[in-house]
Amino acid sequence: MEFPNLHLAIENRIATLTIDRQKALNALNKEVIQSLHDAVEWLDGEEDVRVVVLTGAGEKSFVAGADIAEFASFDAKQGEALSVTGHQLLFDRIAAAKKPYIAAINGFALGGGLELAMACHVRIAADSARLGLPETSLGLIPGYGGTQRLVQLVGKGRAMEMMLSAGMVDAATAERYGLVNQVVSAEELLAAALTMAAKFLKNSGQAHTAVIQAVNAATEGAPGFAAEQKLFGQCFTTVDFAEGTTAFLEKRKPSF
Ligand code: DAK
Repeated sequence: MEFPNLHLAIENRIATLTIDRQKALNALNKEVIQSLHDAVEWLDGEEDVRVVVLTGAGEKSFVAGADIAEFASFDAKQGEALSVTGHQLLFDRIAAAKKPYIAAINGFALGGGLELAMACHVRIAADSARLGLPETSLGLIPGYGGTQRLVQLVGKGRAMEMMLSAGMVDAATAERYGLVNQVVSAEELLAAALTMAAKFLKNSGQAHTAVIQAVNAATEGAPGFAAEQKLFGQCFTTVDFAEGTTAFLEKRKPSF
């Protein structure tokens, strides 16, 4: 099977799905989101696949966020609508997949990129990886579940600090926080993800699906997700959003 902007390799019942849009550090535009959705749908129905490893092409970036050039001109309605669609198409879809998804974070995982990794069921990072939710530096809040899933993974205080500062944490800090399960060298990253996948393969796929559903019953769909989508949409009407996104595109620091 082929999907635009993605590479798919399947071996020993493990699928490796690689996002490849390197000119924009694998940033998620509408086409990539749609492609990933199609791939996840297809993989869920593929009996020969039991575990999926999701990674980014190149050495620099897993995914450097949503495509800022694309969303810079959105108004509140488009922002909220796209947040809802993005959730359904990709982020909630991966979280609710029948098979475990392992994010192999090979570099920057920022904004929507970290949200994508957090929608996966486990995460392994290269020691060179840098992770963060920099949305407030653009006058936004995370709009793809980040305000909820980051709190669940690292706790409220650390999540607040990461979002309010818009800063990045290195891989060692991410491991200490519980944001990633394991850190390995960049060269070992895919092998480590495949080793973890092979451990999963020894166990029942039907039970894996049930574990995912049971865990999600407690962690997904809480009222916070809906609140995030609404508040995210409202950010698109603000002066700060215009300044934040314009500053990024003009390659200068924003003035808030
Ligand atoms: N979008 C578009 N292009 C991006 C990008 C992004 N997120 N990140 C990087 N690029 C592009 C750069 O513009 C540059 O393009 P050219 O100038 O070469 O054409 C190229 O990738 C290489 O990037 P840099 O030259 O900046 O590389 P550096 O090594 O200097 O810096 C960096 C790497 C990752 C620190 C830097 O690129 C960076 O700060 N990137 C932006 C990180 C970020 O703020 N990401 C967005 C977070 S906000 C939505 C739902 C959710 C969201 C949005 C909308 N809707 C429902 C509408 C979520 C928003 C986010 O993800």
